[in-house]
Amino acid sequence: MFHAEVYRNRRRRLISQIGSGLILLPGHLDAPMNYVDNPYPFHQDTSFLYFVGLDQPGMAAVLDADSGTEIVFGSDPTEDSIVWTGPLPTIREQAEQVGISSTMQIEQLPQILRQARQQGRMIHTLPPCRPETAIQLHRLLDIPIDEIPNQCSEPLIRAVVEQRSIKSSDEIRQIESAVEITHAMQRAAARVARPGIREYQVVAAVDHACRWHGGMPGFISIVTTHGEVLHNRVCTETLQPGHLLVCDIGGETPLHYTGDITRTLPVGGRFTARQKDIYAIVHRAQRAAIAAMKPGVEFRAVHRLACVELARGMTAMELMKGDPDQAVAAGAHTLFFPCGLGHMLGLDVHDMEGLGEDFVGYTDTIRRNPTFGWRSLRLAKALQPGFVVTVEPGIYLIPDQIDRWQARNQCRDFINYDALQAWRDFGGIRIEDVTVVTESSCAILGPAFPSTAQQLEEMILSEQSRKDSPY
Ligand SMILES: [Mn+2]
Repeated sequence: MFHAEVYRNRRRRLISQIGSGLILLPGHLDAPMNYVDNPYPFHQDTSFLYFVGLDQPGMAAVLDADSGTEIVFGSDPTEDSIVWTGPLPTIREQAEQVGISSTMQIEQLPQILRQARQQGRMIHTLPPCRPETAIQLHRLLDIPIDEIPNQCSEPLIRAVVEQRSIKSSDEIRQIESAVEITHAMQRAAARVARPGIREYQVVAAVDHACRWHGGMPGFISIVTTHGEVLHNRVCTETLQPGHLLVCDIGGETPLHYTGDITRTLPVGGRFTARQKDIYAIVHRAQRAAIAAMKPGVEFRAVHRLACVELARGMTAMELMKGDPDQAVAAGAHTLFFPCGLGHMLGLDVHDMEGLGEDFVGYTDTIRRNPTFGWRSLRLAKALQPGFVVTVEPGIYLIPDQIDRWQARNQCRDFINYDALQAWRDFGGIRIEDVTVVTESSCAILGPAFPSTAQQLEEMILSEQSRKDSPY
């Protein structure tokens, strides 16, 4: 964890922004996979982690915004539990590490909250992402489960999002280290992705590299020869020469900051001419987007700029036609790029999305555009120094979409449907990096890493000719 002072400052700022009432931050419980003693790997609630820093199941914190009192609730190890877990610190010892001096057993939490409610005090909570937490809030606050989303505190959501959106230098170092783990995962993919190998074997190499470097996957790895399926999690295909393999993967550090990087590898080590052409368009769009990012620039404008770059390239390939600006205004690009350009990243791969995507990416005046493609844009508002954002344009040839659009004659002034027929089986290409907005511009986080088609070919060649131990 970070130094106690880091967590103390975060809580102090939160308390002063909320002003009055109690702030209730429940941590996650262990989530059973099939029975209680066989839980999923524990992952703490990330807002609890951000403000309280403790990474054990079954805890909660109450911050009193009127008096400034902070209490951590948890369970001390018992004679019986130590048999299974070995010696663990007491709740008091844990709380001291994050600068909190008051502790209580978790069983006392209902009583504390009941008292507060009897006194008519406001209890601020965040929207729970897990049903176990929703049930807990229902019991603690006597709110019907279905009502919980409406009863959450908007001032608290806004204050948490505001604070978590700006990454400190400590956090940026963490994300850089997550990016380095993720680079190792990408190199492992490049090393094993040969004809005859199954997609799940690439996943195995990627996961191995992640854990070898002390990380854990930050999300389910997307390793697929069907890159046109944006979040394809089926990975049973056998790699064939000429396949494109999309690897959208990320490792998280022991403090749970995650990476999220995509590379699209040519199986067999060489891109075909048409793959190279499309690759170059996506790469150009990504670099143009990153070059345009700086404080004050709205990310929806960066998204639009990337879309125009993609449309320009597709027009040069004669798969689209007409003026690229007008094509984007008409939404024609969404046939090939039906999603958003990127999202915030931090303790969550889509950072803070559990608190509500619109609170994170939009404002009272910058509203979500509900049209296809645009509605998947997770971040639209103006960039600020300290924002950490992924930039991930792609070109996806989705046969189902092509057929539906063509049947409707959709955007026929901008799409060359006849030429597209020869591209139905192309698949997809995505390139994704993690960037940080600085005082005056934007930079890709982490050490330099292959990103052009030629650099990827060189990386595959060098990884696959290595004779030393894998990592
Ligand atoms: Mn991403």
